[in-house]
Amino acid sequence: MSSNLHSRDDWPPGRVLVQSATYNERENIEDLIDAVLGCAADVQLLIIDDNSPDGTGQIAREHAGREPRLHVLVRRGRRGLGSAILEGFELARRRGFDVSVNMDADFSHDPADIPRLLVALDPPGGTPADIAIGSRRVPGGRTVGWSLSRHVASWLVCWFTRWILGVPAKDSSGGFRAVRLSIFDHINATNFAQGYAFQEDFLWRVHRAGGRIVEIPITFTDRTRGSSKADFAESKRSIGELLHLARITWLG
Ligand SMILES: Nc1nc2c(ncn2[C@@H]2O[C@H](COP(=O)(O)OP(=O)(O)OP(=O)(O)O)[C@@H](O)[C@H]2O)c(=O)[nH]1
Ligand SMILES: [Mg+2]
Repeated sequence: MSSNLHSRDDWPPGRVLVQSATYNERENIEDLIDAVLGCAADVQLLIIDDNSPDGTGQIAREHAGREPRLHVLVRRGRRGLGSAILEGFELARRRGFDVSVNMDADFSHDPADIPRLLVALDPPGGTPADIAIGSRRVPGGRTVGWSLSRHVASWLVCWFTRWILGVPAKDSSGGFRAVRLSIFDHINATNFAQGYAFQEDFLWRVHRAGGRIVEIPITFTDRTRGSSKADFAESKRSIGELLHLARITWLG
């Protein structure tokens, strides 16, 4: 195994594991831990850090030593957002959680919205969903602080995923989602997109497996601390991965 888990072995029993992939999020990590663990007494948090040079993983590990609801997975080298999220889902399943909430670590996603996402996944008296998306593109949702070029790029990806890949979601590129882990029993979980396109790829597989996707509005706020990891190389990789999915969608 190339990953090392740094947390106690005796995880408390739980149903919901929030997970956040991190790479150089030193300025955000401590507040994130406090905010997520503070949003509900029964959620646990898994940080999946790719051995960040700025010491994010080390800070998280120190907290994990004191906080039984916090778990830290440190991986060797930067291996991509998608592969980190997938590893988080796999660990959540192995540990017997029912639901995993995925979110970014830079406070673009507000931890206070986690309880609303969980309700959307299991609405009292309503139809359960397999994925509840925190969405910027349904009424009431919005994005704060983005440049025009970010809006255009995001719109293009969401348009492509909806109309070319056929995924019935308006915000397919965001990373704030509650996921019912049993959906992994129904999808092919091999050869996922390793980078940012994991988000669209995952929805695409869930939809093709007959999974139910719902969206609830969130306010997405551009990061104010730390720097973006979404660079040109990552965008290029994502475009390639999305075109690959389009080829399978249309040509089999
Ligand atoms: N473990 C891991 N986490 C990553 C990797 N790349 C990005 N992340 C994390 O994934 C989340 C999203 O990355 P961001 O840099 O915020 O990307 P973004 O939201 O598209 O870009 P901004 O809008 O500029 O913030 C953050 O929590 C990052 O720390 C990676 O290779 N490995
Ligand atoms: Mg971000």
